[in-house]
Amino acid sequence: MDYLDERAALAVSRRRLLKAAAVGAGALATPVLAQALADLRLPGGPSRRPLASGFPGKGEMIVQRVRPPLLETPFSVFDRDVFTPADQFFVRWHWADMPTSIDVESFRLTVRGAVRQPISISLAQLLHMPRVEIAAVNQCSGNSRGLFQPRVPGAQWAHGAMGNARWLGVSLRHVLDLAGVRGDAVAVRFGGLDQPLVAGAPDFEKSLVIEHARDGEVMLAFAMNGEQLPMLNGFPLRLVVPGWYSTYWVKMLNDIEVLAAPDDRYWMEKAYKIPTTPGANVVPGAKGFPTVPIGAMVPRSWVTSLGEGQEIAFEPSIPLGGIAMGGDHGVARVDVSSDGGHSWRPATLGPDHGKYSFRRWDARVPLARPGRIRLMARCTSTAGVTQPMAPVWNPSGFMRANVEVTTILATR
Ligand SMILES: Nc1nc2c(c(=O)[nH]1)N[C@H]1C(S)=C(S)[C@@H](COP(=O)(O)O)O[C@H]1N2
Ligand SMILES: [Mo]
Repeated sequence: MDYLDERAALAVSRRRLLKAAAVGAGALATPVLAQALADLRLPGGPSRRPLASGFPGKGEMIVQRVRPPLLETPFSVFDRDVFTPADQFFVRWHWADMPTSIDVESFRLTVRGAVRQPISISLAQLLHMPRVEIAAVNQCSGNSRGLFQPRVPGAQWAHGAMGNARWLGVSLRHVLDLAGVRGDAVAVRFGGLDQPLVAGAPDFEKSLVIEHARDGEVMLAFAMNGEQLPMLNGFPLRLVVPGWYSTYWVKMLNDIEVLAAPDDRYWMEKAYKIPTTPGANVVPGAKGFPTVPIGAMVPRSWVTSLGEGQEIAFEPSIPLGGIAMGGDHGVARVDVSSDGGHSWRPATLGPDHGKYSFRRWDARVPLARPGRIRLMARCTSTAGVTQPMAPVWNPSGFMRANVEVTTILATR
C-alpha cells in the first residue's frame, strides 16, 4: 500500500462510516426516468436500454431491470480509471425484498455454527478491528452473457457487470478466530439481509470451504474506494472474495455460519454450477454433463479507448488503450492486434495495484488501410493462462473470457 492509499484508508473515519444509510421506503422501486438510451449491440437484440441516474447512491447506469435492480456500468466508465466509481458500480440482486434503510446502531453480524463461542458483532466493534485493504475486481459470473451465441437465458449483460475497487474492511479470518472455528468445520456459509419475495423460495446464501474462508484475503468490506458502500452494493457490509466471481461476494452480510458438513442448499448445490470442462465449455445444447460450483475468475481484457462502431480519421498508426485482469492471478502481459488477430504486439502495462485489480494497458498499433478495422487485446496472467480466441458456451452463460473484438471504421 503506497502513502496515498494509506491516507485514503484513514480518511474513512469511524465516525463517517457510522452515518446511517437510509434511502427511504419505496425508493428502490422509484420509477426510472430515462434520460437516454444505450445501445449494447448484443447480437440477438433488442439491445437498447434506458440510461438513468434515479437509483439511490447511483449516477448514470444502464437499466436492465428495476426491481430487484440490475444496473450495468456504461462501458466508457472503464476508460477513465482502473477503479470504478461507487456511484457507477454495477448492481445485481436476486430477490426484491431488501431493507431500504439500515439502523447502524442495532445492526449485528452474527458468527455461529461450528464455533467455540457464537458471537454478535456491532458495526462500531467491527470498525475498531485491524483493517485490510485489497484492490479487486468484482465480476458477475454472467458478465457479457448477452454475447453468447446461441443465446442463453439470464440477465443479458454486455461487459458492464464488473467493476474494480479498493475494498476496505476486516479479514474474515480475524472474525472467525474471534468465534473460534471448531476442528470439525469444513465450510462457511454467508447470508445477507435480503429475502425472497415468495414463501419457500431459497434465501440467497453462498459458502466457501474453510481453508478459503481462512486464507486471510477473503474480507468483510465496509468501504469501497474510500467511501461507505452504497446501499445497492451491500451497505453496511459485504463479503469480498478476491479473484472469485461475485456470486460469492454476499451483500448486506449479517450472518456467518460455520458448517461441519458441506453446504447442500440451493445456491451452492443447484445454482451457479459450471461444466467441469476447460473454460466451462460445452457444445451448445449439451445436457447431463458433470458440474461444479463456479469459482476463480480467468484472464480478460478489453479495448476501452475506442468503442464498437466508432469512426476515426485514418492514420498510419493510432494509440490504443484498455484494461485487463488476470482472474485469480496478476496480469503478466497484454498483446494487441489491429489486423483481426494476424499479428500481435505487446502493450505497455500501467501501474500494478495488486494481482486482483484491473490493470491499465496502452499501445500504438498500425492501421494498414482505411476501412473496417478489427482491434483486439489478449491478456496472459502470471499463472501463464492466455485468453482463448474462441468463445466458450454453456447453458448458464458463465465465464465468457475469449479475446473480444472491437470493430471501428477508419475513414479518409
Ligand atoms: N445479499 C446478496 N448478495 C449478493 C447477491 C444477492 O442477490 N444478494 N448477488 C450476488 C451476485 S450474483 C452479484 S453479481 C454481486 C453483485 O454485486 P454488486 O451489486 O455490488 O455489483 O452480488 C452478489 N451478492
Ligand atoms: Mo452475478
